[in-house]
Amino acid sequence: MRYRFDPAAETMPRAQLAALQLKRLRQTVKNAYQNVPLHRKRLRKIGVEPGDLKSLEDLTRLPFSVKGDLRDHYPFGLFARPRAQLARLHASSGTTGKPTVVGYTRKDLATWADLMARSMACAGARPGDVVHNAYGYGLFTGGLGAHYGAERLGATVVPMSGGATERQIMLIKDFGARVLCATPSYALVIAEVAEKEGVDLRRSRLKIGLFGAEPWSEAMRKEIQIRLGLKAVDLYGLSEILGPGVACECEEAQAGLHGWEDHFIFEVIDPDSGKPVAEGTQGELVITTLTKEALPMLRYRTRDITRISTQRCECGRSHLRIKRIIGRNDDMLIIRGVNVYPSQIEAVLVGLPEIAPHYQLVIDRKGSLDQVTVEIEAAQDVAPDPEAYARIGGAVRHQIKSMIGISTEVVVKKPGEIPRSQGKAVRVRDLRPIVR
Ligand code: DLL
Repeated sequence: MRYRFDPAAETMPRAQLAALQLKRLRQTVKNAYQNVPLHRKRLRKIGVEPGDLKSLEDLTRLPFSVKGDLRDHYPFGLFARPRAQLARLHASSGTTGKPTVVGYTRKDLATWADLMARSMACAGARPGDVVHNAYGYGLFTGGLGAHYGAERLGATVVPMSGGATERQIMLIKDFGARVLCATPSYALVIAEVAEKEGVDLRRSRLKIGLFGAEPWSEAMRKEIQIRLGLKAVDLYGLSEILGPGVACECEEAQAGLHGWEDHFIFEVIDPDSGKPVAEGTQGELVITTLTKEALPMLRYRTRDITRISTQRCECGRSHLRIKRIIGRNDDMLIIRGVNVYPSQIEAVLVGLPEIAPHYQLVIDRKGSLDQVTVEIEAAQDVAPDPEAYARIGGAVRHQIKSMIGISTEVVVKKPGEIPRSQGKAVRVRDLRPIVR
C-alpha cells in the first residue's frame, strides 16, 4: 500500500467522519461564541446558542462570514485568543488598504503542519525526500506553510522562496530535489529558464510538484508535467481558513482535491441566493473550520468557484473531493452576457501551436460593454515578422470564439514580453473605470 501520513484519519468511514465533524463543530461554535464578539452578536441575533446544534444540517442555519469581517475587525478583532497566546501572524496583501490578518496558536501551527504533511504525502511526497520550496516566505502563507509541512513529513526542506530562478535550477539539480513546491505559473518559469540554459530538468530527480495558490487549468498541468518531467498535483488553501493544506489532490487519481473533512466542513452555495446547491453543481465554496483555536471561521465564503463530489476515490481516501477551482467570483468576466473565468481562456491557450503558455487578459469597457484583449506570446521558434504574428493572432482569436463563444482582441507579443511571476501570476489587467 502507498504511504499515508495519517492513514486512520484519511480513510475514516464517512459516518464516523460526520460524527467527528458534529462534535468538533459544537466546540468551534462554542469557541467563536464565547471568545469573538462578532460571532456572538450574529449567533444571538438568530437566537442560536452553542448547545443548540443537534445535527450537521443545523450548520446551514448559521450566518456566513466574509472577507470584509476580517478587514472590519483589523487587525486582531476576530481572534478567539488573546494576542499573547498567538505564536504567529500571517497577512495577505490585498490590492487596496489594510491587509487581511490571520493568527495561529502553537496548537494551530501544529495542526497546520500536520495537514500540510498529510497533503504532501497525498501528492506523493515521502519522508526522506528533498523538498524544494519556491513558495514565497514571509507574510504569505505559502512559504512557511509548505516548509513546516515538509519538516513534519520528515523531508529535507530547501527554503528557497521565489525568484533567482537560475539559482533555483542549480539547487534543484545539485540537491536532488524530488518534490517542487511553487505556484504553477512560477513552475513554468523555472521550466522556461532551465530550457534556455540547456538544463534538462526532466532528467533531474524531480518527481512531484505541489502547485497551487492560483487558478490553473488541465492544459497547464499537462504543459508543466511534460516540461518538468514530474507529476503536477493541485494544492489548495487560503489564509483565512489555514493557508496551504486545506485540500490536496492524490497522486493516484489527480482528479480533484481531497478536502480534509476532519478539520473543515465544506459546502457549495449559490453565490446569489446563498442557498446550498446539490452535490456536483458549481457554486461558491464555503468552509467552516473545526479545529482552529485562534481564528475559528463559521461558514466562510471563499468566493472560489468549484464543485464537490463525495464519490469514493480510487486512492481509498474517504474525504470528499473539491474539483479544480475555476476562479474567484470577483474574477468572473461578463463578456457580452457570457460568463468567463480567466482559467477557461487559459485552457484554450495553453498547448496551442506557435505560442508560449504565458498570457495576460486586459479588460476594458467600450460604452456599456466589457471587452477583453488577450495578450499572448509567440513561441521562441516563430519568425518575428508581422505576417506570422497576424496569422497566429487570428488563429487564437478563432479558437477562443469557437471554444468559449466570446469575441476577443488578440495581441501577439515577442518571446519574453509577457511579465513572468515568482508567485501568484497577474492574469488580468483591469482598465475599466471604477464605479463607486
Ligand atoms: O494562496 C495559500 C496557498 C499557498 C495555497 C500555497 C496553495 C499553495 P491566499 O494567499 O490567502 O492563500 O490566497 C487564497 O488563492 O481563495 C484561491 O482563490 C486561490 N487559490 C489557492 N489555491 C488554489 C488552487 C494561499 N489550487 C486564494 N487553485 C484562494 C485555484 C487557488 N486557486
